[in-house]
Amino acid sequence: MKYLIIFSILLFISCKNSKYQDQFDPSVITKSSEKINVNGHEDEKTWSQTQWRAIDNVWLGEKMKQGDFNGKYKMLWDESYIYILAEIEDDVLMDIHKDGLDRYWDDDCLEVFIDEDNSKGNHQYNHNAFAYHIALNNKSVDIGPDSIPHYYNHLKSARKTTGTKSTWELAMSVYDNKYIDGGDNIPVKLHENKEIGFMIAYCDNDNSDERENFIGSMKVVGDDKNRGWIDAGVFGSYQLKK
Ligand SMILES: [Ca+2]
Ligand SMILES: [Ca+2]
Ligand SMILES: [Ca+2]
Ligand SMILES: [Ca+2]
Repeated sequence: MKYLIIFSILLFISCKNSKYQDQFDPSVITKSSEKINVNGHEDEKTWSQTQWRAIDNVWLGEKMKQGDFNGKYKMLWDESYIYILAEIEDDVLMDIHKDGLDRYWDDDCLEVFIDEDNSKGNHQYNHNAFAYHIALNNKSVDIGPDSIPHYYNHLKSARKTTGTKSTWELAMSVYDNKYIDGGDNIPVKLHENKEIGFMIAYCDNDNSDERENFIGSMKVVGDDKNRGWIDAGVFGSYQLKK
């Protein structure tokens, strides 16, 4: 009888744990339960209640050595923003191009991809989707419809670095495909059950002319894995939930 009771308790605990793990649906972004202060610190309770996701698909470059790169991220939303907290471990932070619009992908940068209506399809020289390269100075760049890189002020970004670990905290305004460069654009209001296309990546360069690795959150099939800056079809599909 004693063993039966112990067995029942263990069964109850294991069911409870697996139930907890099953509650995390990777296709769902949950709503922030408080106001986020974009300061590069995970100092909000709502972040501590949010699950980490991996940045672990090597899209470009050789197999990485231990300590070269590790990345993970979390996401939340409210009516105005998609929030991203990314924790990046990178052994050498490098920014060698003084002009932020020149070969920005060959400096260390975080890259955030957003397709407002999850329509998928080509976005290379249009605003069907955006691919923001966020530099170490927190400025973000994407290629415009004129096929030239521009700064886009769509993200509030803060980075805090201690040793080799950087925490990036972002609040991203979301614009639809009617966005006009230089125009009077209003970000979309986000709501429950809205679907978006999204992924995140890191360009890692430590000591080379060109970036050494490009590592992303999505598994991209086929030989050409550097598709995100052209094709929103490789983004992940997510739904905003309470
Ligand atoms: Ca914060
Ligand atoms: Ca590195
Ligand atoms: Ca779109
Ligand atoms: Ca680096």
